[in-house]
Amino acid sequence: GYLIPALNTVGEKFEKREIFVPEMMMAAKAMQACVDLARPFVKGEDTHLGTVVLGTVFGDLHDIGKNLVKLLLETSGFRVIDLGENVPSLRFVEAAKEYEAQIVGISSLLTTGDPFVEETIRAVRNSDLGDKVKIICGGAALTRNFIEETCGADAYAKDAAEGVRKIKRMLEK
Ligand code: B1M
Repeated sequence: GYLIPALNTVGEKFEKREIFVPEMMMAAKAMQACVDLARPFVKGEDTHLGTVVLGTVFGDLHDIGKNLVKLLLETSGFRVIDLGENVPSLRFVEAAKEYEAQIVGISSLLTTGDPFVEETIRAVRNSDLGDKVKIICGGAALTRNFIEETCGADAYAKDAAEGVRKIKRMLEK
């Protein structure tokens, strides 16, 4: 309710050239520190609902949204394999096979990341995982139309909570 709007203000000020990358980095560190403080208070579930391989797309270093998705998934009872940021497409494929994941989750914040999102989805589909693994994507640069219609992923999520809901629904089917 407070932290994400604050980061949006930071983004707007950056766009207007009122602040620059160092201030954006300070804001990101403050956000991560707040999330770390909140973590022990988020109630976890012991169930093992499935394994999600999660990462930020190649070329993109933004990880706050991905980390929120990870936190909510873990506290909802999922095992999360966090590949970090700037993840090449084949790394998603290798990790999904290695950890026998049911879900691949891709986060993307930069519009320049769109071709890499598309490439990652194609790499998963063209591998022997095919459509056995479900793919969900989120992040400010993406839209439902681009993800589900153009790229052929299974789901787009506008925020972390919707991501968890959609993953649960996909695994029920
Ligand atoms: Co950057 N940055 N940044 N940045 N940054 C944006 C994204 C930008 C919109 C700012 C702006 O100009 N208004 C802009 C992108 C413009 C565009 O592409 N159209 C931008 C830019 C330009 C850049 C650089 C190119 C700046 C430069 O160097 N000149 C550079 C790129 C570096 C790179 O990645 N290669 C850069 C760098 C950085 C920092 C490193 C300084 C820092 C990131 C630090 C970090 O992440 N550890 C940073 C920050 C902090 C931002 C803003 C201010 C905040 C991003 C953020 O964390 N938001 C951002 C402006 C903004 O977003 N308003 C901006 C909060 C976070 C919770 O939201 O990640 O969208 P988000 O996640 C949401 C949903 O999208 C969703 O759930 C979350 C909420 O619940 N979601 C998923 C996300 N992933 C999901 C995955 C799912 C499901 C849901 O399933 C798998």
